[in-house]
Amino acid sequence: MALQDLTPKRERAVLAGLNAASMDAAERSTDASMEELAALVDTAGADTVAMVLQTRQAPAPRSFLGAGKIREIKELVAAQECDLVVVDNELSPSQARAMEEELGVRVVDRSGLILDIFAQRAATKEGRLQVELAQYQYLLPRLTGMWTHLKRQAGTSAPIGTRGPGETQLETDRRHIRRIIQNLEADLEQVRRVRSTQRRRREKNAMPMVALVGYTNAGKSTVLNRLTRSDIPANDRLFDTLDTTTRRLWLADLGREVLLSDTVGFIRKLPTHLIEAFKATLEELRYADLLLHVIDVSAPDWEEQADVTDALIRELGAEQTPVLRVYNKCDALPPLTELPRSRDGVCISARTGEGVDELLSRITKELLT
Ligand SMILES: Nc1nc2c(ncn2[C@@H]2O[C@H](COP(=O)(O)OP(=O)(O)OP(=O)(O)O)[C@@H](O)[C@H]2O)c(=O)[nH]1
Ligand SMILES: [Mg+2]
Repeated sequence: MALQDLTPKRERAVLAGLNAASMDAAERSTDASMEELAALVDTAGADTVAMVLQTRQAPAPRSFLGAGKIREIKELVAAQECDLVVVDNELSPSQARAMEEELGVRVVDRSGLILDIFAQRAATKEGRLQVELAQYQYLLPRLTGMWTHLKRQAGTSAPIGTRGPGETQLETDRRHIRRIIQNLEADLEQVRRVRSTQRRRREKNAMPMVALVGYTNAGKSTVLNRLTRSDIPANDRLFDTLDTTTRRLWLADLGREVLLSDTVGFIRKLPTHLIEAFKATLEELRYADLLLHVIDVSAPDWEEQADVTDALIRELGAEQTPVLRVYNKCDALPPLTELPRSRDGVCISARTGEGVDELLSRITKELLT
């Protein structure tokens, strides 16, 4: 008898993106954001079998992508036996529904995918609360859609069972979800209170706080491990860290210990609900004495990644906190590549330890001013 294959079958996905001139630059899909989407799909546990990037003047009114592209994707889905289509942009509930109807498979947008990964990876109570809150907020406007979806499938008039009582059911569902959201918000408020108590205690002890921030996979956890000789997980996948870890760091030149904390990584087009939900954790950034903005200079699009991080720092209200740029992974640069202007930062390799002494003295200098 053959041994049963115990590894769960990975889902197969076609990736689609739209680059429309009418969209905000940050909303447009590019080769870089599609590559990143493939990495996200991999992290979520699916295989990418094809990628389709469409350029148009504006999104198609109903199905977001143009009719020709939809047909092309449908053929790919059939030929490659795919389970789902992942769209690199944010879809409105009705666009997602229209695409599902036309393609005949599940359609997940970038926000939905990121929420899914966060739900898989959140480990602490706080992390789980935050992700759950974001998921319900994402779901709420999409509930309506599920019902009209069913109605349309059955013809022009509402099918038996979805009239009258159906709407009542929908209202009940909505109310139910609103209540869940309220409870989650109350629980998070509680977490926030505990945090501010901790912060006051720390302020009394006057222990300086240094926080690592940066794009996902930039090397934040590796930098923390290198500086504090810790052993927290650091892996080559997106959103490896979701929960804040804080370690003590002894700065000899400063003659004292400081707190160094690692946080969730940033990514372009981070779902708004997720930013909202994580504000409790990320609030720490506002109270930090110094931010270490870790940048992976071996990534071809590192400047764009750094811009995304800078924008999120502003959005989180932490633009007043001093920032030191840490240009990481210098060891992975091809020889003769010009290093980033290091006036505003330090070039290091968290992997080999190169530049770490200079980083420590720059941190000390920043904390003294
Ligand atoms: N070549 C090289 N690789 C590095 C360096 N620093 C980190 N890495 C690798 O980059 C990958 C990501 O590192 P992490 O420390 O997990 O990155 P992170 O910023 O914490 O990522 P998230 O928690 O997912 O946001 C890992 O495979 C590390 O081994 C470096 O200086 N050089
Ligand atoms: Mg990490």
